[in-house]
Amino acid sequence: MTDLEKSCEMIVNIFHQYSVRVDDFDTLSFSEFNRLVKEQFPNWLGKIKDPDFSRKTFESTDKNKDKQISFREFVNLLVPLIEATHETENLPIHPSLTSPDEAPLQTNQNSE
Ligand SMILES: [Ca+2]
Repeated sequence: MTDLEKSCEMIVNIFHQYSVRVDDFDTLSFSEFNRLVKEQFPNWLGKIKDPDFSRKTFESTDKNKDKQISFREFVNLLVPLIEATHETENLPIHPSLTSPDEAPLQTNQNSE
């Protein structure tokens, strides 16, 4: 598996780690969502002062207002977070791609 494939699978696995706990195994209730946010985003959450952040984010993410976050709704929440990560990293081109002779691409032969 490539890193990107693994990353996609990991997102699904982390969602399921929390979604299976209460009621519908494939959606996040508020308590499941709140736990996911606190356990999975501790560094980003540390910068947010609003004590009602989880509740507000849950409500804005729950687009169909069924009090559950589906996987699709969860992915829609991740998109701006990934974009913000991209802005923060702010590397137009990865350094290894600018000088391929000095930094050959890894072949990833160790996995599978
Ligand atoms: Ca929903």
